[in-house]
Amino acid sequence: MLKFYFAPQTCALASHLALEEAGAVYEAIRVDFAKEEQRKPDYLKINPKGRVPALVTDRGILTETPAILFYIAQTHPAANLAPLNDAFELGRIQAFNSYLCSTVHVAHAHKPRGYRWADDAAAIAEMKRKVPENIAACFALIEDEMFAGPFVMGDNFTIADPYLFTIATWLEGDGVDPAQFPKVLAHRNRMAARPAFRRVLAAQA
Ligand SMILES: N[C@@H](CCC(=O)N[C@@H](CS)C(=O)NCC(=O)O)C(=O)O
Repeated sequence: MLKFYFAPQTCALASHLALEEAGAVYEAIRVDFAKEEQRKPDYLKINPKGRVPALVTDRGILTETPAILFYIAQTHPAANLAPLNDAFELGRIQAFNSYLCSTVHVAHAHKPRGYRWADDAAAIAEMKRKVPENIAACFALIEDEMFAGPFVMGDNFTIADPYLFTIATWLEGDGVDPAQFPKVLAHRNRMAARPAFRRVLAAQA
């Protein structure tokens, strides 16, 4: 059985939602950030990066949200979470998810995790100050250029949807009013009403 390591209110939510949408058989294991469990030897054996998510499969352990999402889609083809036979469409999904992972998530991390990039308190404060501006710029691009509607990629739910939902739940905490992005906000509300999303959100609460 798959084992899925997560912490609430983190990017791990995206993979958790995809597992549930896929109808996967998995055990969800909570990593307690308040106790810094992600940095303890037991967890570092699972993910030496000291981060969530991590997915333990029968062939080894996967980390990195875009990789885990794609693995879930490929191993649960009946759930139709990605157009597995269309290289170009798959490339578009990977491009979107890579943007969330490498740009939007990293821009967000400058608020809670500024110490990764600087030691100087003033530099850390300055990074925090820039977060609303940077995140708003990312979401303007998503709203105006990337989001097809009604789902991220168009007519079908894909692994891009739980990932956008997850990152969009951080907007208020990042100091950005989601009302500026009506398509993203309507998507967030629609996604939150899906039965699989409701189950995961209740399980993570
Ligand atoms: N690129 C990774 C990022 C993973 C990541 O940064 N996870 C955060 C939570 S959103 C984490 O575990 N942080 C723990 C820490 O920094 O101590 C992914 O997309 O999966």
